[in-house]
Amino acid sequence: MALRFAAFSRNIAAVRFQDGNKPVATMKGEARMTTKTIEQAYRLAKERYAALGVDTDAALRRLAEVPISLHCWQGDDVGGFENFDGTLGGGLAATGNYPGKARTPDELRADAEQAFSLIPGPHRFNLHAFYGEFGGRTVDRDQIGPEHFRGWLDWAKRNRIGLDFNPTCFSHPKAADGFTLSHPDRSIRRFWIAHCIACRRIGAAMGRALKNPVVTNIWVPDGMKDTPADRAGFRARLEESLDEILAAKADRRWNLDAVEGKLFGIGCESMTVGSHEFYLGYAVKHQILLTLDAGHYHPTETIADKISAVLRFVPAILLHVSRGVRWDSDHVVILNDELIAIAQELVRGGFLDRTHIGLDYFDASINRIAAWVIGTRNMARALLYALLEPFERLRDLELAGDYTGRLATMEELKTLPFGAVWDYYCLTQDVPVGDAWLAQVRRYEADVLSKRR
Ligand code: RNT
Ligand code: ZN
Repeated sequence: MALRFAAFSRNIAAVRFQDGNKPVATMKGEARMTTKTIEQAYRLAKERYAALGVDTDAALRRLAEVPISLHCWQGDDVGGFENFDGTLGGGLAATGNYPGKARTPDELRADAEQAFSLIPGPHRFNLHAFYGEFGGRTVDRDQIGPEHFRGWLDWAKRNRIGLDFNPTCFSHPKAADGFTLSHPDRSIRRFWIAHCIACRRIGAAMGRALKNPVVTNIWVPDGMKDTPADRAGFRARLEESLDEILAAKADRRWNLDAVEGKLFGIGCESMTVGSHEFYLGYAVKHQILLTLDAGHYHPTETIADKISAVLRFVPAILLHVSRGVRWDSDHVVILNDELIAIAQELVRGGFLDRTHIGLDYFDASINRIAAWVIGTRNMARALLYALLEPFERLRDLELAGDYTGRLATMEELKTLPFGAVWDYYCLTQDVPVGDAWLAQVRRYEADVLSKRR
């Protein structure tokens, strides 16, 4: 059998699967799984989970309903498409110089479509304001409108995906000294307030057009390198600016406001004006979304633990799933304990419906499409892992005070045939199984990315 498939698959990446014997997950020169073997493995896995009272089919159905928002900025190292020089600032840093990054909206869209085709489940796309299409003109941030996002909107409609949005309060001369909404200069504050209002309206316009609400997430870099004298003053100004922004009308049905805090950034080590406490208070007071970015806390603090706490008091959350290595370095998301813990909290607490899952990382040292695919597939994988837990059983053990049983069960779960369920999910979602997606990315790199000079 193996021989037959080897011949078959020499140059095949991910073959579709009408025929049960066709290879579906093959790398160059290798013969691997067929639809049949994936289905067989799934059937065995299903039995194994059923013995624990877990319905794998139901888990897969649920997973297929959870969208993950891909962040546009992984595609071009947080560059944007503005016509004036805005070196990446605000403590954000994309390191690496892997060739082939997207230089135009069309290239970014094509790259994102590549990624979508390799990731199972429903997708969204998360835009930043400076990714508008300005037709070579200089349109300053306080002047942008829905017209600059028509290309994105049409594309989203064609691809049947939702959009999300962010004001861009960095990479701009008026943010060069590190302050925006909390700036001591009223005219600078006014500029950024106008920008954020414009963004909420763009969010609402896009949401209405897609009949799918857009989350508009405000993050500002404002902070101090060295010990501030008047923390309170900066925070008072930030609050005042946010109040002005929220006071502007933007249809609440189609635009959902979110605010994102942070512990520190490069260049603002001593104070971030919009800290976690600040925005937690603000979001609770105004009943808007709170954004939790996995890289924005003390190194041993995880956002997983915060989810059930903050959701007592805010209507919904936005996650920026990220991976900090020693600092908020925004490495590609991997399937580690932290990611699984986040997914477990969402599933165990029944919070999926109140959570908007977005990713936030940017690695310029590897193929950028692969970075999207790896991180997003991992997010989905973590959700599946969590959906396959016998939660009631674990809770009952806990309530009975049987922590021995709880720990023993949790550990045994780790080696259940989870991979077989994941493969089957990819198969049914019509995306490559296993690492077959990589061959497609490599081909796209050879055909498209390598020609961008
Ligand atoms: C910065 C925040 C913010 C940005 C994006 C580009 O620390 O995480 O979300 O990464 O807006
Ligand atoms: Zn973030």
